[in-house]
Amino acid sequence: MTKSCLITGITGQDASFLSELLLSKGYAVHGLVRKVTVDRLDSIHHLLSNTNFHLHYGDMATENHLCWLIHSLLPDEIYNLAGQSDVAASFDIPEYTGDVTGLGVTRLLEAVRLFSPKSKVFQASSSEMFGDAPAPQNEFTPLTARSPYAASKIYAHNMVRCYREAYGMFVCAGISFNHESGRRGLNFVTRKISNAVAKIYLGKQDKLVLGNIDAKRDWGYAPDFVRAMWLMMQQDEPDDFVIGTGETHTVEDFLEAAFNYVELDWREYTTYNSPDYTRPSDITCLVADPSKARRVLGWEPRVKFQELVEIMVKSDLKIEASK
Ligand code: G4F
Repeated sequence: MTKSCLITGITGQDASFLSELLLSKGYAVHGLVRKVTVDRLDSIHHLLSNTNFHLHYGDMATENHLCWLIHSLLPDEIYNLAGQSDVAASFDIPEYTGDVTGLGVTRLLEAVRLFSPKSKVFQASSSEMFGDAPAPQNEFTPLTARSPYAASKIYAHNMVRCYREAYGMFVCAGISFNHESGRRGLNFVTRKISNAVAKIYLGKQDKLVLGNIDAKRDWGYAPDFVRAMWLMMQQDEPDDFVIGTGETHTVEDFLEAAFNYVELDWREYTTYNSPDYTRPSDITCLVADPSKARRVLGWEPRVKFQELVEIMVKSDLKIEASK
């Protein structure tokens, strides 16, 4: 029988890769799209003609519509990838971030509890929740917010546990470390760098301005991460898993690798520590201990740091050269 799923945040990087994966497995894919983002469908444009791919207007900020949609679709699986996911922006719009990234999850879980309690739910939790906890971080690492975004994600993560334990619902969380691709938004540092490298190489940009380049992140490839999300939903029991590569690199390492790809020296083109891109508080070092995902899900990242950088720069060179 054809399985159906609902993916919130359908216009984002992860949703586009997850949709491709689930369509290839024969799912009917329903995506929730906010009215304001319906004109920005670049990442899923290639899926719009697929007869198994359906878009529905909706918003994590309104309960009624979520209830109606879940009641009418009764999806087998629901992947919550919606939310305000820009950590820096969450300092400027903390209330909005809390509303959609935090409370939005409660609205979704209530809608599922009331109208489709057999649906399995995946929540996109974040390594940002670990704050400055000692590395490597795993499922037992204490959660300490260093941004309004992290505080919202921790609230949502706790609600996942509440609904699982109180109502016996299948709700699982993937605590994903940073994951990137050529479809990443330009507001995130990796894509900002890969895009700038392409533009500088092609003579369309002179300078790249960044904030803190000492920060260390565990950067993986987004298609690997959506595979882990799907695997979590195929388990008999719901559980939480850390998803990451287990390697960490500084922003400077990313800069150097990206500029090296086009044989340029990053120091000639980059200024950093700009107050415009420096956060009131930042996380120093994130690195995953993904041993539980490896053991239970049989999950391994296929793409590591150097290949990821090359994929992203190549993608931006192609995009910018064709403009
Ligand atoms: O690329 P970023 O904005 O990613 P960040 O803050 O780690 O968050 C991403 O990963 C989280 C998982 O851990 C997700 F939950 C979250 O939704 C998002 O996907 O910044 C990475 C690092 C930071 O330390 C930041 O201060 O890069 C530093 N940075 C330096 N200059 C910059 C810049 N970040 C951005 N976005 N822009 C800069 O110019």
